[in-house]
Amino acid sequence: MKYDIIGDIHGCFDELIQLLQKLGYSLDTGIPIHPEGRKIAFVGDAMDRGPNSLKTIELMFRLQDNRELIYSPGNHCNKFYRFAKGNNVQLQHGIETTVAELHALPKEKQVNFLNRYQSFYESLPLYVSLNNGNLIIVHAGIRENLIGSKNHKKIRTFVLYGDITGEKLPDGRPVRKDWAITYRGKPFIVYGHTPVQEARFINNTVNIDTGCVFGGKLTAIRYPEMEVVSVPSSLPFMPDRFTSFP
Ligand SMILES: [Mn+2]
Repeated sequence: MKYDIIGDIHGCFDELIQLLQKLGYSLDTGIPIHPEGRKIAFVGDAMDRGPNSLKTIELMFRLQDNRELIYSPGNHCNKFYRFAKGNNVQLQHGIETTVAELHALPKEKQVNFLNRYQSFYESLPLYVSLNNGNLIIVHAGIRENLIGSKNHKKIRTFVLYGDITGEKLPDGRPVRKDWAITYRGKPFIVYGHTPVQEARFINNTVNIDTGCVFGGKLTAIRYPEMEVVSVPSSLPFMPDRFTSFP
């Protein structure tokens, strides 16, 4: 099977549609269909910060209803799940935009959306393994020894938040280690989570979060061709939100 794997969308629905069209998908039926039978897949964080989180999540719902969803959950997906369950989460770091969109709906629609979201999230795997384990799609990455591991808790933290040390940067964001630089595994790993200005290939991994919501671009990687396809963001460029690796 051939895949087009899409990076962190964060509510940039218009850019998502442009990217799907550039990749050759037709959207006439409400779900993306490719004439050559290619499948779309996502590294997660469909929502938060950007202008159209609900529309983006609703596309994921439709894909799931059609048994076409390939989606690895991110930290923003997890936080919104906790919100949907009624947990007391802090409405900051992006979720406040999604909640504002939600609260603009009639009450009954809000309840339906939150219920649907819970079943959506609960059916997601922690990461997606395709092509006999040769391709892994995972939000923040995964260490080789965690692939297939039974340590659910360790996997969960790593795939949602990355290789965090527990330390914080002066602005409050967690310190993330560059796990990909020491990756020596056989599976090709497609991930996102840490915005970079260009898709970053290193050691059989690629980071395709090119920071669309921070004014970068929305990026897909075509697998197995390894071709990178992007569309520019319509939002203002915020250079300090991007990580540059040595
Ligand atoms: Mn993330």
